Amino acid sequence: MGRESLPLGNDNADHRKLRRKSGKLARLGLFSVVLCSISLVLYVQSLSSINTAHSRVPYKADEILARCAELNRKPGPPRDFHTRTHSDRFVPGTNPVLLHNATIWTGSVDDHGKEEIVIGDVLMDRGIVRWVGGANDLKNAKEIYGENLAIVDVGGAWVTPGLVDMHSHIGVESSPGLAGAEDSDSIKGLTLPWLRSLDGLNTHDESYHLTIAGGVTTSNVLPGSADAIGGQAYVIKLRSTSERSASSMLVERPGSVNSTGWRQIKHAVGENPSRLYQGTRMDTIWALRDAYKHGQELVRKQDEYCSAATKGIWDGLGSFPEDLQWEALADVIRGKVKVHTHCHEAVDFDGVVRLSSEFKFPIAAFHHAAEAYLVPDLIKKAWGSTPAVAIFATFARYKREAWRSSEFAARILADNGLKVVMKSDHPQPINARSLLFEAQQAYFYGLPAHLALASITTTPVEILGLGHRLGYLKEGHDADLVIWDSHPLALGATPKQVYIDGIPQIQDPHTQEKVSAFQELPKVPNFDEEAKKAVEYEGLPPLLPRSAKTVVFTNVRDIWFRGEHGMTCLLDLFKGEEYTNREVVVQNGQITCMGPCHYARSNLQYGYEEIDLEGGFLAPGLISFGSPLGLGDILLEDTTNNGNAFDALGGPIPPSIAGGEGYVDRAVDGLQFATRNALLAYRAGVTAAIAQPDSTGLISGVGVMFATGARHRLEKGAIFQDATSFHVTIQHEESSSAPSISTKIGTLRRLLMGGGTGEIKHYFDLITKGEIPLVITVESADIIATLIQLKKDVESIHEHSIQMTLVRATEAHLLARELGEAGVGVILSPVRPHPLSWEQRRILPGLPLSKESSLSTLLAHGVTVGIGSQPMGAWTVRNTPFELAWAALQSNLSKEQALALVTTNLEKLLGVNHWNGSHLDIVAYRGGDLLEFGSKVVGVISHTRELVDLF
Ligand SMILES: *[C@@H]1O[C@H](CO)[C@@H](O)[C@H](O)[C@H]1NC(C)=O
Ligand SMILES: *[C@@H]1O[C@H](CO)[C@@H](O)[C@H](O)[C@H]1NC(C)=O
Ligand SMILES: *[C@@H]1O[C@H](CO)[C@@H](O)[C@H](O)[C@H]1NC(C)=O
Ligand SMILES: CC(=O)N[C@H]1CO[C@H](CO)[C@@H](O)[C@@H]1O
Repeated sequence: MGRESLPLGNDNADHRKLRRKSGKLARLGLFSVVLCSISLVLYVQSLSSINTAHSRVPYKADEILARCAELNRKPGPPRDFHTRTHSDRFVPGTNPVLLHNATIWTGSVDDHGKEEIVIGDVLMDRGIVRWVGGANDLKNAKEIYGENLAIVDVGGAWVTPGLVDMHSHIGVESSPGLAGAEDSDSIKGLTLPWLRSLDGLNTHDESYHLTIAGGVTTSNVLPGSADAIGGQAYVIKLRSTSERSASSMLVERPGSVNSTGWRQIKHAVGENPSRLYQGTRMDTIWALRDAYKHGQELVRKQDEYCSAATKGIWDGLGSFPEDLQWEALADVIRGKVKVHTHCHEAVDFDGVVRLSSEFKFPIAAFHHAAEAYLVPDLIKKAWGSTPAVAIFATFARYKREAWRSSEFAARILADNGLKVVMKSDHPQPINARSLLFEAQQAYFYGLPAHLALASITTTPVEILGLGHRLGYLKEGHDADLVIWDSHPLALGATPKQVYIDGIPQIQDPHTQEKVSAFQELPKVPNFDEEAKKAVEYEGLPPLLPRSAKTVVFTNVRDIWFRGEHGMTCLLDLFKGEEYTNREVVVQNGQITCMGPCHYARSNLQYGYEEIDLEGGFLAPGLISFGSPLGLGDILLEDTTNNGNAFDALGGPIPPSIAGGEGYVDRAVDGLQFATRNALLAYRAGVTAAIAQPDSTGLISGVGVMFATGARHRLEKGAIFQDATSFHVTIQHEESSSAPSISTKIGTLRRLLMGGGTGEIKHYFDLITKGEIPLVITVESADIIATLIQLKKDVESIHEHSIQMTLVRATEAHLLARELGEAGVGVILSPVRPHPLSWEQRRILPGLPLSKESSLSTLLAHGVTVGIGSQPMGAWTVRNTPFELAWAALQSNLSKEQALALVTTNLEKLLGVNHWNGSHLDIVAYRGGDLLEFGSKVVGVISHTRELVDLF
């Protein structure tokens, strides 16, 4: 039945339109139309064997019936998908590629759940994988695939499927972030199922190529979580396309012959929607129920319509029920949409599970899901099928609903039979280039290795409904893969090359050869007890250590001490001894014996505790700087934080009672001890931190160095140094009423030239005398250049050199030579850069995109460099050892050089008195080696507190 069979006698909207248009023509053609209609009715009758003698069949009845049939079709790949000879994304002209001698983690598991690892070749052609298996006869391959076949000998390197990020805002929250490209959160209502992330996808996001450089090939681009229903999500591949359009990045163009029909949608409950709409959790769930009622209503209308239509009862049916606003929710109820729900707390899971039961739709995954590991059985009660859980590894405690997050969540969820996905939430808090690191940490804290790799490959693709083409390395799948420079779960694993649709993505990659130890699955410590306690204590296991006065550490492989310039390893002490004989006796916080200590032991009168380090080591405690650690608990809860310092320029003006514009804030007065972030940092070997007052303007104030393991300020050794350096910030601000960069520089110049009053004048006198460092938080190379000039000007007037340290300093590498010559130090925080803002846009990305990193460039020019933590991330401080290991590997640093970056260099750059530094704690690690995954902190020897803390 075609267009020519014009309908008659019903109220079909199309028909009315057509009639108006064609007018006379239609009337003239009446006779033939009637004839056609009669034959059509007869035809339908014969099909349905139902007596519909009175029914008038509408125009396009066939299309309507097809739509009805489509309504309840289960989404999935076309039946012939697995016999496809090329990908619909194939770019003509792409040469076939044979990767020879690879160690391939394919993503498949055998019947016993054992992961498949194939040593051999991968052949990619026409955008798909044609062969994964034993080594090929290369000559034969050339004969079949022709001279264009590129043969890449990867020398046994690990190869995995391209990584898949199931929770990303790439393209809709672009980098560098600018007001003109904020497209992830509409504020036009609480439930907006009709919005589509595709409509805001910026094709110029700097993140695409940076993310690919981390091995990620596919991202699920979700709207933000400001709304209860933020809109529909789209799955894209990150490579650029010749069409340069947003649509051409889609893995599946909707409605294309190859589409599965799966759709994705974003929901959010809890704090975020409450915040934006000044509502409550109750309002959000009601908004969702109200929205789903519309969806349900549409389903009912469509079903009633189709039930009649398929029976041939057309009379009075009208047009097919449509509703552009609510159709997506109708499809959710029909089970055709993957629902991704941002959800943190037990109460929120409960609400969404009830919603799913009330409206009978499945949830694909709970995202962020801070408390999921505490309520696995609740999650299993969701309607239809058990949702997967997409989480962060260690991002936690930044808001109330994430307070009970646990680093053991991934393994606990897996133990409970739930599917675990690790994801980024790109660009913040994790930039997607570090997606693999999330999986590595999950593995470190106990998620089995194959599940850790699955959490960023096979598990997300199954949840997205794309497992038939992505996420695995097998014949017929899309040719998206990564060649790694080490085992992918080894710290610092970096792509050597990434293929998307068979196309190599990194031009002239810079690679590093890593020793064979890095090619093995790294050993990780045992955290069984800690994981058990996380659940037992509802996510808040006690973190305070127990203390001992006398401890004997046995099986000590190395001891590292702080030297004048960095670290010295006193291996000599142990020369000739098996490490099983190497012991260290500690009494009242002092090491009293090293080596075989039989005699010392026998003299220990009051007994002692013996701790087996299993070949582990003792090393100086690390120092943290750059995060709000010490000045607050929950970042987004103002009542848990010290707050912002007065700042006469840009911030609130200090009243005269506080000292007027000469007021200076001292971080020591706002310290909070024994916060969970501090104690977790302590347990990771970060035993001291330097905090600076928070400020919204130019002047922050005076820093403080404190012990992360101390219980309160009055405890002995809690404060290492109550006044360190003086801190200011010169950054571009979003608000147009904020003082300009030139105003800030001008003010700083005036203060350095002797202006100012009160305490500010006092501290600037100390700075100009070179007695304390001026520490400047800054990003842009232009501002850095001005600061270097300012330093010279001030020094020539005062005839004195001043100490200047730059913090964050993403663009500092552009002025490495000048910084080195001017004697200005730099604290990179974080050390792995991402261009979140315009003034950070000129990053030096490091391997595989550039040979050098900011770190290596600055070091090469003689700049004193420290590594700091993320500005917003007290939660990241515990990861300092990992960040350090990563940086050391990428820049090929010795252990001594590496340790200095988070100990002695930081002290020097932040005005810590040498004597104070040398009295820092010593950390005892069980097993493993420094700068590796394998070790676990089991104790801290505190010189100042005269004890050993044991964990
Ligand atoms: C594969 O690479 C490894 C490591 O370089 C090498 O030892 C081995 O001989 C290679 N095998 C083949 C078949 O080329
Ligand atoms: C740190 O150094 C300052 C200045 O020399 C000194 O007064 C203070 O006692 C030291 N603190 C500790 C804990 O050693
Ligand atoms: C790394 O440094 C060591 C010496 O510290 C040197 O022998 C080695 O060649 C360096 N490796 C690379 C890849 O630069
Ligand atoms: C299964 C499959 O790949 N089907 C089709 C996908 O689209 C291309 C053209 O765009 C067809 O050639 C395939 O047969």
